[in-house]
Amino acid sequence: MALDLETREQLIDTVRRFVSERLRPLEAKVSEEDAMPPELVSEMKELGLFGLSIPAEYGGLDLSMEDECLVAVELGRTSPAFRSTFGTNVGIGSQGLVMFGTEEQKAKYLPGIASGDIITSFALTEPEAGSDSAAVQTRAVLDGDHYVLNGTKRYITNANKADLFTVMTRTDASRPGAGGVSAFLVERNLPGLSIGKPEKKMGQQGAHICDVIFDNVRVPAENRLGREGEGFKVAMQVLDRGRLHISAVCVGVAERLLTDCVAYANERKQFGQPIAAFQLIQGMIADCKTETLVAKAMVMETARKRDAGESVTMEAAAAKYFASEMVGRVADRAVQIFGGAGYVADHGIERFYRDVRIFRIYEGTSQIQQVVIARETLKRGG
Ligand code: COS
Repeated sequence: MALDLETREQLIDTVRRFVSERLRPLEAKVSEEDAMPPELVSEMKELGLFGLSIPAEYGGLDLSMEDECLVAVELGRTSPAFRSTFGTNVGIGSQGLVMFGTEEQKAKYLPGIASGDIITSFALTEPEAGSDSAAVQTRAVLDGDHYVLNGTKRYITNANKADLFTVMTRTDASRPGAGGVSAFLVERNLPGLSIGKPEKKMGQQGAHICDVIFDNVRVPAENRLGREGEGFKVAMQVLDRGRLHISAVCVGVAERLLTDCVAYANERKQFGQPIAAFQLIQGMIADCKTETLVAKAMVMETARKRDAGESVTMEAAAAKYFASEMVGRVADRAVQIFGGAGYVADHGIERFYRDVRIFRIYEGTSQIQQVVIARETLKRGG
């Protein structure tokens, strides 16, 4: 549902203040401790951040994609690890259920997802199924009124905190590709489900990814999401939407880095004047600004198209491709503008440089986005 302009401004203003007053002061601490302070998670719940995208009838804020992207840009103005806390509930962990769930499934889980009492996670990737996500090997075999799940999922965001997983499995062993894949809602507390240790990552400390292991996990048949064989479509539609959200976060991070660069370039003096006076610095600032504007325009245009009911598979892939590569370039220039100060930890620039690297990889690598863009463009004839 699209917000009226006044409510939208109030929401953006509230999120902006939360980011600058509560999250930014904790960036270094969260990164060093690799943990999210529980009181901060409670505040995120109170603000309704876990339910941004959940329909109002289930207690969420029911934002349109355009409004969600505007909020995601604001959230991008701080360490991306904070957004990850509720990011799966807003996106990949909940949207399969929102788009494909039955009334019973939605009534059971969505209110808790909206409030943040249920943390969700999206389990697609496997050791042998990364970019080739139609190759999932985790098996789900029907046994009476349950499916029995066996297999391992890898690099699963928020797995160690999740109460509910959307799991892509192979229900039809005779169909090796996308057609044999089915999705399930799997509760964390089922016997046989275990979680691996959080991986040591390059960036985004405070957000965690782990293996999820299924050892004869019996999942009630009523927890299948969509029809048998429809799981790949569930995953792709969830990712179409997720890619757009991530693009908006990339724009926010780029805006944040640009603000930091401008402040530093005005303050730092060399050769008797602020480095902002030098045209080679100005060139880098101009490139950051231009590319950020382009990415923002792509994101907002695609969000409006999606809100209008159009398919945005290609546009979301293009936004993700451009925005994630763009923020990588902006972070690189930020290190350059800060010089030595950008390379040491004090200013947090090197942390952002590490944090943004994953944007080019998760929810589909840049190369997968290129594949999607090219296929769709060739299909459309231009
Ligand atoms: N929306 C709806 N349906 C889609 C779709 C989309 N965006 N993309 C594909 N499908 C459907 C196709 O229409 C096709 O259905 P039919 O068999 O009924 O025609 C089916 O899904 C298979 O599609 P396709 O042949 O394109 O599958 P491929 O195996 O070639 O894979 C890519 C397509 C590579 C694009 C896909 O595997 C992908 O996005 N990989 C990256 C996964 C990813 O992002 N992983 C990150 C982990 S999650 S953080």
